[in-house]
Amino acid sequence: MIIVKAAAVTLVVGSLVWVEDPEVTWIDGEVVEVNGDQIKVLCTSGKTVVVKASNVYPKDAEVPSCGVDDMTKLAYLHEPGVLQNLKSRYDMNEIYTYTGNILIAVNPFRRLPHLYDSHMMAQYKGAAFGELSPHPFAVADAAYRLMINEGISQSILVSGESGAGKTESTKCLMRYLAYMGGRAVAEGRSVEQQVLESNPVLEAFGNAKTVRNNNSSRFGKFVEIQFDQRGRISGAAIRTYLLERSRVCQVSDPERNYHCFYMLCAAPPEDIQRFKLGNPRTFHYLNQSNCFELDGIDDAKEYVATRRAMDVVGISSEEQDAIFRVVAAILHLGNVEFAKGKEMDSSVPKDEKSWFHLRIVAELLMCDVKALEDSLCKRVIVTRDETITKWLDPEAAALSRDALAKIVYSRLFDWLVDKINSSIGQDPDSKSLIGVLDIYGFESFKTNSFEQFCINLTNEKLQQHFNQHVFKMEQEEYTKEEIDWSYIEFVDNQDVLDLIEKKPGGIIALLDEACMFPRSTHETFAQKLYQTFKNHKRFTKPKLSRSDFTICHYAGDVTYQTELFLDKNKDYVVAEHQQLLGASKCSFVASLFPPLAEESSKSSKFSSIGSRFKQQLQALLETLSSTEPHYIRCVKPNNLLKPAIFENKSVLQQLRCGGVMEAIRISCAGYPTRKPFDEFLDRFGILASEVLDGSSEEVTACKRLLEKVGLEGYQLSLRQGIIGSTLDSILVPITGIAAALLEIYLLSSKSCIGKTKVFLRAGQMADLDGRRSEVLGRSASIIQRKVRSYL
Ligand code: AOV
Ligand code: MG
Repeated sequence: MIIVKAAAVTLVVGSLVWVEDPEVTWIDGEVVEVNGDQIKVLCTSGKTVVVKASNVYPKDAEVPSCGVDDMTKLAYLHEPGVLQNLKSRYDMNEIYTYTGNILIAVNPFRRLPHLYDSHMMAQYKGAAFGELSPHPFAVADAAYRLMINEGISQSILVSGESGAGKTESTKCLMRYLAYMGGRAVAEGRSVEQQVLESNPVLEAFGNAKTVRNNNSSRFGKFVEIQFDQRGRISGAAIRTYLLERSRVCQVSDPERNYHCFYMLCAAPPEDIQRFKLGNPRTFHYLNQSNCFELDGIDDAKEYVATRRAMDVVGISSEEQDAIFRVVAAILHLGNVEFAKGKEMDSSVPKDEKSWFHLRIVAELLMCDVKALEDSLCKRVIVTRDETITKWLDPEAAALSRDALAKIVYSRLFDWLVDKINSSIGQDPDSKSLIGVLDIYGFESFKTNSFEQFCINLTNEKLQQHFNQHVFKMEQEEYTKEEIDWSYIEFVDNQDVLDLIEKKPGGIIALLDEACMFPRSTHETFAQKLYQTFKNHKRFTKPKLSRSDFTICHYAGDVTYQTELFLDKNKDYVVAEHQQLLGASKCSFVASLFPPLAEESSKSSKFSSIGSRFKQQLQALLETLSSTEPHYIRCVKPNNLLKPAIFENKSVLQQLRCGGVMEAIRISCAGYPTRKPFDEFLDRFGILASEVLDGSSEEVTACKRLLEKVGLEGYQLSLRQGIIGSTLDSILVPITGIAAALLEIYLLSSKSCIGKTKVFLRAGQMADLDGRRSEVLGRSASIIQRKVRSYL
């Protein structure tokens, strides 16, 4: 019999393996021939391939066909095993799976109401984690109980790419927390109800249909739910991050603008008349795309529902009218076009239609028409000696119009968030809270701009937090089993974070510098980056480009186009716009533009969106680090947004980006395979049957078995055992070479015996399985020979 040992696996004819496949990423098959380190595999697709033994993974034949509810129960923690497990569960509508404490949620793209009803919530209430099927309710319940019992604040971090199901999962968590922390008697507008109803309000103004998701959140959100001593919800705070502003005036087919615009166009006739609205197809801000309606969504009903939700969160009907008046004004503003005026390079509203819309905008925003026109078509430049009025050409006037629309909309959104916060109220006495984070996942498109840059920075930060946490959990598991863990290596992404946000000298700092220097262009900015980071491991200049740059993120390389970086990083309100709306006769509109402090109105110093975002992230991470985190990783099984299709390639990419593979890698750095003593003996007793004489304890039998197979297990107990005592008494004083030697010694141990489980290094399980099939094969051939000799 020819035996090949590659990738720490013993392969023989008949071994089940996973082979890389260009289409489905991994395909399973059986080894039919072994020839040096080349092996021939008959795949389940019927194809036969010859591959290098080091390129295959062993397949665990003992995984049940319905999969396992926790990946750590898999004998082999490798990519194909993880994928296969998720897929077989998804096929049976089991969309949730644990990887230890991490919940992986695969979007079903179909409603599964029974999964989320109140009967379900009742079941999860108080059930031990892992006792019932994996579920967001279980995560929320664990968080809630930890908060109550230990008094520690908790956070639940939901991530995944666009359309993966973050917002749905978040709502599910919030419903469960409201259920646990709600009051028995309905009090009309209870805090928990307000918390829940904040979702439809924010979705109406901050969500839109994109190519990837019909209800895509265009902002990040951290909801902090506060609880009183008795575990009842006593307040909440919502923090939002970086609303996508460009969408207000720029939509590409087949996407849509924010939902609220379409809802308003479908409002009851009296509102339509009041706001002088009509068919959404007549508005420039909406008709740049051909998509107006959404499947299964009735905008008229949504309008009524949004107003009702606004009632619940405490927005008065006068305020609601003002809000929608502003939304209507933005639509009309978009229809104002400009033509060349009499003066050189000047502009005027193009035609009667433009004038018509301009007058409506002034009416709705309750400001002066002339002042509005001037604020769009002119700029006043104040120097030390004189005041100069400069005309804008039609192109610049259109940009000025769009800038006004964007700033008004983003102020409106911020107002909504503030209002919801003040109306729900904060509980100053709250001792503990549960935060739920629903934030954009890693993005890498054909063209990536400043938004992707900020989004990916967010993900780098969260990834670091995640790694540190997973690492800590690993350590805790080892400590529980009284195994020493001091040798686990851990590589983190601090270098990427430094590249981006180090002060001074990081990319954001250089961008701010460029923004403050009047003569900078995106090209000079890019040159500066190339110079500064020419030797940085995580930074490259793409060969044929003069202004792009590539960052090697933890989830892959992303090339950014710098063209709009400077512009998008500058946050300023055009002084004319500020004056115009600050003077509005509508107190609501005026309140969106409070007077600037004397200082800042004079100075032309810009405020940097990148730097502010960096600070917001810093604050978020500080909050998170004072909590006990729980993770939900959402996965989008296909890009068609259809049920029952599971595309391996894209899922694998997401597992990598979401750090799930990384978490597995971290756990592989230690002893990733754990088997309780009895299971270990059941599976591998055959390799040294003499240890199963029944006379010794399981732990002793395991130890002897490991010795027999050459994987000497050390009892690396922290308190007892050889190494343990060495560690306790000697490790503290020893340093340098002695410590290094000890580490090498520890690293070379292939297994470990804990209090209840055998711990194996990556690959050892496969090795043992290989030997097992060898033994089984040998005994099979012995039997065969015996049979033959009888004949
Ligand atoms: P996202 O929040 O992760 O994307 P959503 O939570 O909005 O994604 O989910 C996208 C769509 O998938 C939803 O509108 C539902 O149709 C469907 N879906 C997701 N989860 C479930 C579920 N558990 N059960 C049934 N349907 C579901 V984005 O905000 O775009 O990054 O930006
Ligand atoms: Mg979302």
